Amino acid sequence: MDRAALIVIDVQNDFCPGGALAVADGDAVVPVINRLMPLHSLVVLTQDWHPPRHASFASTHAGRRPFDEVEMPYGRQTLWPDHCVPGTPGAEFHPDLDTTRAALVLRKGSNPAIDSYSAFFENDRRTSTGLGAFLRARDVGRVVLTGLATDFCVLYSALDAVTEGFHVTVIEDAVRGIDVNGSVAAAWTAMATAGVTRA
Ligand code: VGL
Ligand code: ZN
Repeated sequence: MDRAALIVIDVQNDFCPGGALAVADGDAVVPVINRLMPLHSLVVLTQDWHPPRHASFASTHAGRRPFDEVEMPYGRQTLWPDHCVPGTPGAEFHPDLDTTRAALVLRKGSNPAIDSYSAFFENDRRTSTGLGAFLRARDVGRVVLTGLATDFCVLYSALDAVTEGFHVTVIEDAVRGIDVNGSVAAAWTAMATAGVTRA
């Protein structure tokens, strides 16, 4: 169980400059991630993948705006602009991302009623994506996390990877954050507390 897997979170057009939920400088991670790929024998890419009128979209909730918070049956949920809708250009990978080495492309967030920040568990914290089992079946003991966004999908994936028993490293140069009310700094603190290595 000492193999390392490179996990690339949501490097999609909607999270890059010009996208619906653009992360500042989000596209800067692309060349860094492309250079890391040949150094890892297992590469997993994720895509945020929401049907129209997804529960995490502010537009689905009358009178709500992006970045409002609402109570969902599974807990608090931040509302977002419509993003990563299958069939739209925003859902596609950034055109310069090397996708050829991926053993698995994992799509998450397709349940209309539940968001999924983490690559391992949906936001109800119960429904598994199967990624933990996939990695264990391939003798992975360590995951190297990259992608977008530091303070949401990378953060939740890193914390869940620790819970799933993996050693976790987040590559600072290969992630960028959304940063709502200091959420990037809070994310680094939470990851450090959980035992995540920042490299
Ligand atoms: C993400 C907010 C909503 C992310 C996805 O990839 O970090 N953030 N959906
Ligand atoms: Zn999303």
